[in-house]
Amino acid sequence: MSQSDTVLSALADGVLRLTLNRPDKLNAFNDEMHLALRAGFERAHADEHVRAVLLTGAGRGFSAGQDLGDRDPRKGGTPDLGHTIETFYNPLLRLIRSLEKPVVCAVNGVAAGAGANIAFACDITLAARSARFIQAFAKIGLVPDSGGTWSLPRLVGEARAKALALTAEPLDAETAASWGLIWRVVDDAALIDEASALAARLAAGPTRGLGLTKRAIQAAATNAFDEQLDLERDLQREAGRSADYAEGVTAFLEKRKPEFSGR
Ligand code: T3D
Repeated sequence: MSQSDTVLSALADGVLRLTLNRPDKLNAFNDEMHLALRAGFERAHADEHVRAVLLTGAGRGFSAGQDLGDRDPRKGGTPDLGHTIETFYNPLLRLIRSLEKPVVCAVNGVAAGAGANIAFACDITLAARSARFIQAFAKIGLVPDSGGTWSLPRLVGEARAKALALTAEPLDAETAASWGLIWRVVDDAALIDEASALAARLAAGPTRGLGLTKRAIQAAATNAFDEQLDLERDLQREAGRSADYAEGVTAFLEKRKPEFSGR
């Protein structure tokens, strides 16, 4: 399988769809897939035609996290997992969080280990009703990564975060939604259409304003209230200078639908 085959990439109507594509391994991450996914998110950063990203998986799973076939202890040696986190997972998570364009995730099946935490790092995550989320790390003696120890307690509180991480019990999609880990559960057959429609709607939106909104909400995790008010002032100043703000207000006054350019 060539590098590009491990992640299918397609741009249409401003939406860059990235599909993890190692279905026989439940889209577990090998180095090749890491590089291909990173290239996809780097494109999303650099290409002004990309105004939203839709991340999903091929086959019956979203992602089973790290490909454990590449970590077989029976082959000898002790891997430096800090190195692989630094080289592959952390740059990916930083690319997702720092992208000032909406990232929609459609979890089409099981999301385990890093696969689950990548889904939680996206901006709006939908899941198929049959999907489940597993902090599989505890089963193999590892620590949740891909931002899991940061996002889980923030999203569900310390008690649930610890129970999920320490027991590795699967969490069904309905419960994940009711706990606030994801946005919405969708019938399996409707997932990709609903996620695509959402991504298309976001891609037709005021990209600059949406990107600044993402920045502000993420900054709230570490800002004090006064710092956040100052940030809102600064970002509103920037948004107010955008062509999309002018178009939004003009369209309102002219009683028509706005046509946002993303600038
Ligand atoms: O290493 C580092 O760089 C550090 C970073 C670590 C990040 C991590 O993500 S660590 C966590 C790694 N992931 C796991 O521990 C999950 C392992 N997988 C499972 O526990 C189960 O497969 C699932 C619960 C996800 C799904 O179970 P089920 O019963 O639906 O499917 P299955 O039969 O177990 O899997 C189907 C196939 O996918 C199977 O292959 P086969 O037998 O049909 O040829 C299975 O081996 C393969 N597969 C599933 N997960 C992985 C995998 N192959 C390689 N790596 C996997 N993670």
